[in-house]
Order: sequence, then C-alpha cells, then structure tokens
Amino acid sequence: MKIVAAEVIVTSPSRNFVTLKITTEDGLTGLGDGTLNGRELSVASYLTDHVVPLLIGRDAHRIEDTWQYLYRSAYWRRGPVTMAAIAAVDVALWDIKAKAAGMPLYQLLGGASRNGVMAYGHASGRDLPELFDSVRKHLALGFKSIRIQTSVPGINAVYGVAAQTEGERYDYEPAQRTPLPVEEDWDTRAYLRHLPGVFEAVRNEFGPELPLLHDGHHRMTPIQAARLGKDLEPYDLFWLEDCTPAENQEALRLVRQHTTTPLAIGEVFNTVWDYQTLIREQLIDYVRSAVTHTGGITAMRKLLDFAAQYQIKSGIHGPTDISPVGMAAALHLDLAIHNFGIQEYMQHSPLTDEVFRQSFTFTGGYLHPGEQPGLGVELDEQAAARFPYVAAYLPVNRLKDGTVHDW
Ligand code: EZ4
Ligand code: CO
Repeated sequence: MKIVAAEVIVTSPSRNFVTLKITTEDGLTGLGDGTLNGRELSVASYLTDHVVPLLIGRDAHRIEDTWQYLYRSAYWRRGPVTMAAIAAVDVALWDIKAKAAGMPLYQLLGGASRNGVMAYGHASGRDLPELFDSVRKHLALGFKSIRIQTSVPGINAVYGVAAQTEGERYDYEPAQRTPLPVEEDWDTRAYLRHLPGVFEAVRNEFGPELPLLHDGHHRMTPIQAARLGKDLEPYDLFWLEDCTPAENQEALRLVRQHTTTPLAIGEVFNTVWDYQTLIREQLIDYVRSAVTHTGGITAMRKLLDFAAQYQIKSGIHGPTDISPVGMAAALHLDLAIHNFGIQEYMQHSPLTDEVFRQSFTFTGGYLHPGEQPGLGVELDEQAAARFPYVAAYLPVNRLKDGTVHDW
C-alpha cells in the first residue's frame, strides 16, 4: 500500500496545531500530530522540507521500518523537533493501518485492558474560594481526579492559574499571541511556604478520597523538591509532577530518598533514553511523555513496556497543545496497555473541536477513544484554512532580581 501524498497542515483554531496527512494509493488517509507549542513552524519545515520527500512511494504498512528509517537516517539523534516529526508520521501510519483493518487503533495494540481511561482535569484559583469553585466545576463535569494549582502571595503570575474564571478558561496555558514572550515572576521560598496550606484546605473541604495532583513545572532544586514532597505527604497526592528540571536524572535519587509522595516526570522528554536512570532505578512513578513529542505510538509503546517492568505507570501528557489527533493516539494507547495510570485532559476549545472532529467520549470521568476505524479523528480542511498560523510564545520566568528561571 504505497504512500502517494503527504501534506503538512498548520492551523490555529484558538491555538496553533501542526497536522500531517498521509494518503495511500488506494485513497486511505491517516492523520498525525506534530504540534510543538511555541516552535510549531520548525516541525512543519522538518516535515515538509526533509521528511515528506522520503515518504512518497514507501509502503504505508511498514511502520517500524519507517520509524527506524527516519530516526537513523537523520544521523542526528533525538530532540523535540525531530521526535515530533517522527511521531506525526508514525501516528498517521497507525491511523491508516487501523482503517485498513477496519478496527479502532486500540484493537491493533492488543485490545482494551479496561472499560475507560481515568482523566484528570485542571482546577486553579487565585485564592481558596476561587480554587474551590474551580474544583466544584470539575466535579460537576464528572472528573474523578483533579490537579490543583494556585497563586502564591507576592508572586504576580504563576503557571497553571487561570487569570479569569469564565470564558477562555485556559488562558494561563496556551502560548500567548504576543510579539515577545510574556514575563512571569517567581520565588521558590514563598511557594514552598504557601502550597502545603492550600492542600490542607482542599482536603478539609473535599475529603480524603478525591485523587489530587500538582505540577511543580521544573522550578525546584532537588533539596527543595524533597522538602515539598515531605510537606505534602499528609495530603496523599496522586502525584507531584516535574518537581525538578529532570535532565539531571540522578538528582531524583535525592528527592526519592526523602519522600513517599509519588513522582511524575517527562512531558518535555522525547525518547526512552531521557528516562533510562529514572526508570531503571525506580526514581519515578509515572511517565509523562506525550505521544506527539516522543516518537509516536511505536516509541511510546516501547517506553511504557520498559516502565512496566519496574511497576511504573503511564500519565500521558494531555494539555491543549496536544491536538485532538495526538489526544486520540494517547487514548488508544491508554486503553490497550496494562500499566495505565491516568490521562491528563484539559478539553479543547469549541473552535478546535470544529476543525478536528473527534469520536472520543468523556463520561463519568472516563475517556474512551470510540469505535471508529483508525484514530477516530477527522480534519475539516476547509475549516482549518479559516485559521492561519499566529505567532505565539510560551512565557519566560524571572526571579525577583531578574534572573531567568525555569518556567
Ligand atoms: O505547560 O504543555 O502538565 N501540563 C503542563 C502543560 C505545559 C504545556 C507547555 O506547552 O505542564 O500545561
Ligand atoms: Co506539566
């Protein structure tokens, strides 16, 4: 089944998305997500200029061979741009194979291991009443697990906290459509003092059962992360995410020695090599990679199978900068693997849903990819053309003295 066309579609319904559409000689099409938030055009160019010419004439069925060909023929290893481009090809080919088989993709991955995929939503507030309202809204939507992010006294803008409670709920998260990055401020000592009290208040209000999560967004040193993990132990977190910038994998040994709070890491990683020490030494509990940024279904399956040998589970990244195509790929994998942990689900805007028509469902806190052959996502190209690319940047973070800090 020869590939006859491959086309990169960049569209911006609320935010930028990069989609690869592959067409075969018998007219089947597959979609893959290559969105890299704030650096979208680099992936689009990598695909159009360097990958698409290699795809034409190849057998669409040879997924593993194509993955290895793209990874090894580049010579240069890893990196988010390369791995997002490979992911886009890989997911599009899985979409085609599953459509050719007449089955939803999860069936080709071994079939369902569970009835649905538990999702967590993002609650946030500038103060406790606003945070409680946000938690209640998520409970009303059916969420069974909730991430908690709050403002910190003395800090103007903090990652994960919506600046408004209605309308564009996720105004904190998309890259901002400004000519230069927005600048935020940070003070780790203030954060470490404030956060345990917030979790105590949330537990007092909502009881002991609700699984609660928190994202540290790479801002702490290992010893600060160790302290926070310890301080949060009484509130029984489902996980503490990205407590340190984990390029230094060995640093997690120190955190681990000090706390039993479960740790989740990896949304900015893009290969199994970024996890080698973390997994082999059981320094984390959840793998946070996105299918879109870690080489697609083929590479993610291997990464999660490796993690499974160490009782480490999945926590696939699902912010709104993963397109509905990347989200669907995650859901098929979530449903099929044995070591599923939880799935992040932020919900796309109505404009995004107009461009990407999806068959996945969210019922009673559980996601399901649906039963359509393939991924179950269609791209309305006419609608996509109405939303051309808009330049946007993720924020920059600075300490009080002006030093650049991890955002
Ligand atoms: O900041 O995907 O856990 N979720 C996250 C995300 C990331 C964005 C960056 O593009 O940390 O909200
Ligand atoms: Co995160």
